[in-house]
Amino acid sequence: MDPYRTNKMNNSILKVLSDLLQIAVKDPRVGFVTLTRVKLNRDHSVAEVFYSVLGDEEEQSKSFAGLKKARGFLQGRLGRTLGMRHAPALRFVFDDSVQRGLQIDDLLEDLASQGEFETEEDRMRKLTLDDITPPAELLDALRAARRAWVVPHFNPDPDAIGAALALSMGLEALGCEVRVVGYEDPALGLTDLPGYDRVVTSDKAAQLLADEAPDTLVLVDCHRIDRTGPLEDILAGIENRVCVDHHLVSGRKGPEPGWLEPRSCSTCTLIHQVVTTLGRKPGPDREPFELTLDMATNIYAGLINDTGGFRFSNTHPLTFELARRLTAVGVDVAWVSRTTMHRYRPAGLALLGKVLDSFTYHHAGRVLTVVADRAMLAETGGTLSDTEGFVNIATAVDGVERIAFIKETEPGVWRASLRVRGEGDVQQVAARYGGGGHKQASGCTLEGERDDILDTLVADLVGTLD
Ligand SMILES: [Mn+2]
Repeated sequence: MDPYRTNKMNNSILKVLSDLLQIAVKDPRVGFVTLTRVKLNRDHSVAEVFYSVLGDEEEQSKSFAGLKKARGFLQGRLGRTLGMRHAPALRFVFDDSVQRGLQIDDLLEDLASQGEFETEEDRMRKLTLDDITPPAELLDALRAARRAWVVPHFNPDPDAIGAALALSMGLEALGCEVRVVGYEDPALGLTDLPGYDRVVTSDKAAQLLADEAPDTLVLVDCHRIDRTGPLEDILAGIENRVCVDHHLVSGRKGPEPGWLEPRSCSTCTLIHQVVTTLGRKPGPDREPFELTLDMATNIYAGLINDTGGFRFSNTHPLTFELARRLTAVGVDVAWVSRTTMHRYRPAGLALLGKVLDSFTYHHAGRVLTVVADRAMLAETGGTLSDTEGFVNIATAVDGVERIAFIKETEPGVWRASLRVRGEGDVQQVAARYGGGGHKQASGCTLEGERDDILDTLVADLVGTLD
């Protein structure tokens, strides 16, 4: 039979039977029956009539009995209505798809109430500071520490140093001896943060490790010792290591145990949670303590720098919740931003002039490359730490969607900062070269000729465009 005709017949039969059930069949048992579809067999001698019933099993079997009883009547009326010589024999088949559909509706509703269909953005909007809770193992490790070293990543930014300083103050309040180990040539502003005088530089670390024999290493704003540059080999001598970090884990090597929370805009946010939790629950034989103004100031420095002054997409209600708590303690917000964000040395500004000259546009202006090489440093007297924040100028350029800012750390060795303006993911590019970070802001190190490296990175970044 012609499938088109069969299909038409199926629909006609469905319509006639549905009408008959409603108008002509008086049996109350079929009151809740809905006919869902009809399927004629090949020679149209038999029609399967699928029906569903709203109600429990008992009502279903009653309805089936009612339908069976009405079968002869329906068959006769069907033949006459459609002018058929031989009306097909009707066979009623229970169709549970409606029931299943209802079950699926329930299931979907259930999942929705559990937040299953929310976007990441929706979830971030609902998140509060109290939802960001440090793992018990980390807290226990910190409570157990007697001589701790707190170490930020190499080339530390205000989030890394702020986190290290605030945590070191918290651990001291617990009665722990703490050493913060940093690096030479810190970026402008970092040394003004309260408590920076406690930071020793990496060149003294080997001797200090031998003298002090710390029992615990806490990595902050980084999760592996291979992110600590000159300290890596020395820190490998401390067996008991934990980390607190908000970066995405990348590369083959696993992170140290501790707390990795990429939903957090800054490591300082996590440190706030750690320090306030330890202050409330210091553990046996330890005194509770409050968040001090110095701790709050350091945490605020990390918070504003990692969110670009609440301008980046990692700024969420919980960011402001933390800002509110910190400013309630008395943080001088104008001082922190003046000290750590909007600040140049004259030599640094001269270097900025050179760096601006290096701006080169690719791929119809969608990719921007920026260079700070050793010749520029020599000419201006600027240092690499002066370039901190330069990349934010590049991310402000209209039409640009990806940025690569390469800085020559040693002859032929380039530290690349990759950025997204708008939507996109550069973390995958950084990870390709053993680096990491976040989707919107990542870094990696490459070796070679400046122009080769720029060509490579431009091709990689173009590959991340839609
Ligand atoms: Mn950070």
